[in-house]
Amino acid sequence: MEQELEKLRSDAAAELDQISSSGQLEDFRIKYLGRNGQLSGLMKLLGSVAKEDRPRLGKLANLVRGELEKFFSEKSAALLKQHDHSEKPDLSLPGRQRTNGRLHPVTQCMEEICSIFASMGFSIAEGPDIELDHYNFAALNIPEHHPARDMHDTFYIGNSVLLRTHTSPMQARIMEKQPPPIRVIAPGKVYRCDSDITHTPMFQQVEGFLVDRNISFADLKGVLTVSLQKIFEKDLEVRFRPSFFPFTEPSAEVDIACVICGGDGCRVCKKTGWIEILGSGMIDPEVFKMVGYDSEIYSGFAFGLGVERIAMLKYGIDDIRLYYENDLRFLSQF
Ligand code: 2U9
Repeated sequence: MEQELEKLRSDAAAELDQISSSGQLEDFRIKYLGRNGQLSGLMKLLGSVAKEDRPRLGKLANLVRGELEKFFSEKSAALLKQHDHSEKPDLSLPGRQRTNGRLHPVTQCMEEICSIFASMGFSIAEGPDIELDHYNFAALNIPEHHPARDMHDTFYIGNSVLLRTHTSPMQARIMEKQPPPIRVIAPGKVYRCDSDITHTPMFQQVEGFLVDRNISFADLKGVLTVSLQKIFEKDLEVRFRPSFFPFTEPSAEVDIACVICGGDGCRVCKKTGWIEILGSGMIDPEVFKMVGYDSEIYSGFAFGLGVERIAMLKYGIDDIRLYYENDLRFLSQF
């Protein structure tokens, strides 16, 4: 027994020298000092040795235990110190990259569009996202049973309160307050109950209008042609197609020569060579009447464009939902 205790002590000391991690040290503790470890195993045998040898062997066993415990705690402290050392900064490592925040691509596009109209003398007016039924519809000559009022398109909040479906209510609010001449754009978020690869329930618009004496359809064509050429940064061909909006008469949809294929025909322009880009028209005399303008003296034009659609064409994006999934791999490209 005495020899076995000595052997255990020298084995443990040799093993301890090889230990280099806290996991190995824990294995060591279990093997030698654990409840079912080698030392406990030997101590259990004490009961079966000769009575006169028992005190001496018991004392020796306790001595060995004390020594192993000392080994264990010294090694544990040494490992901790080593670990602390490795936590010190390694000055030879390359620095961490700082990622810069940036504006959302739709916001960038919106800011560009606004500054183009601002450079043409338009001022910028932002209105509330939550609107009264009156300004969103009635003031814009959209009668009660017009399909645009359909619950499918409009998020109603209350009886006569809704999320604006376009930014045009702002124009009606402005006209109520000030006489012509007026040259204003209304940028902002609008809401429609619709969602697929070309629609999101929230999207952003810039709508604008200009009212003065002697404003004609030629002014509309000139301002919109130049604005679109500036937005797309090239001398685009532009065409005006007759259309209908309740708040403008006559109305026109505006197409640009496809920015993807240059007019030859591709998937984006559905082989037509043209892309519809905005809606416009001469402000309907009924709208003037509701805000107290004399349509015999004043005339004006208005237009509206969807910012995501323009951003999709400018940046070659084919699914509008990408803009609102908050995937940094997508957003950080802009
Ligand atoms: C007033 C009178 C008229 C604004 C206009 C459009 C035509 C139009 C759409 C284009 C794409 C909205 O984002 S979109 O879905 N807009 O087609 N908007 S005329 O007309 C007005 C505005 C205010 C007082």
